[in-house]
Amino acid sequence: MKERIIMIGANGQIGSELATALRSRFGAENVITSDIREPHASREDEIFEIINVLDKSALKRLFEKYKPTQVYLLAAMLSATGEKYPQKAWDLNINGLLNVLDLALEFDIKKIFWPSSIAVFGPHSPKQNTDQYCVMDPVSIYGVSKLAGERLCEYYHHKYDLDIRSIRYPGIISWKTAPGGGTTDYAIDIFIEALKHGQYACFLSANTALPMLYMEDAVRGTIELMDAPSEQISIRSSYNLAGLSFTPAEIAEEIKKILPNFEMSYVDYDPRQAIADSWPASIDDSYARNDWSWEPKFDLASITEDMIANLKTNV
Ligand code: VAH
Repeated sequence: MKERIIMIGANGQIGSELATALRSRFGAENVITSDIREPHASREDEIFEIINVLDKSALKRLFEKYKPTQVYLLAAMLSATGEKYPQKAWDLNINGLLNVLDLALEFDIKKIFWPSSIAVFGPHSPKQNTDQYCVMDPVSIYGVSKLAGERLCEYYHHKYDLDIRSIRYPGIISWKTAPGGGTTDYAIDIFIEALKHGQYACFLSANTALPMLYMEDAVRGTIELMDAPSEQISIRSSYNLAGLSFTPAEIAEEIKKILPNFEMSYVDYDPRQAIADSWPASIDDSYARNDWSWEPKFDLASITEDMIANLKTNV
């Protein structure tokens, strides 16, 4: 059966690149991207629709128009912005998901992808090699909403046999689309500032180790998860997924290998530090490796090289 995909939240950091990969895989005519506002740029062959995922009747009309076989729900408010607008973050992250889950039942959607985050872990979760199952006491509304969303996904799978799949993304590093209000955004800002001004004042402290993943790995891993036979999927909340972990000091040293005059400094206070301090330093993703052969390809050196090579001509 021909696949037809609707992606909601396609203008974001992950959505924009995942949509490109899905178009090349399934054909542009079979990938309908949507978001709450027009994208900055789009090609002739791309299908785009304005949609507010909280407007269930509009979403239903979109499903009726395109009759999707798969839905990717990427619309969300991330950790840092969520702390400024907690009620909006909860509303978008949870009611948006509920709208999609309920319409997926009504339209018999074959597969759904919904991203969670390592933000579901908290100060009492293990700090190193945080495992798939452990204490999860998120301190951000983003993490609370993603943890609740994971429970909803598992519930809809077990109660209605909905094939919904999910990944707990670490911080995602990319150069094509600006990040959207996350705590890990420093790992992107640092490259832009290093190339523009030769210096960067980091909003996280030098030794704040966080799990990260390069966009190419994130997109490939997501498609590999969605391609896997359903019987191989043992996790129906959300898979831990890791690429690498590093601190601001470590990525600064890696940048200096290419830009020797780069100067790193650290701000005295930023509210995102408390969020970062509540998150794991590294992740155990053995379930993803065992269930669907997940394997990251990019390390800190290759990420740094690729980011600088591509941003050099784009900043
Ligand atoms: C954020 N980039 O910082 C997101 C991500 C693990 C972090 O979920 O909120």
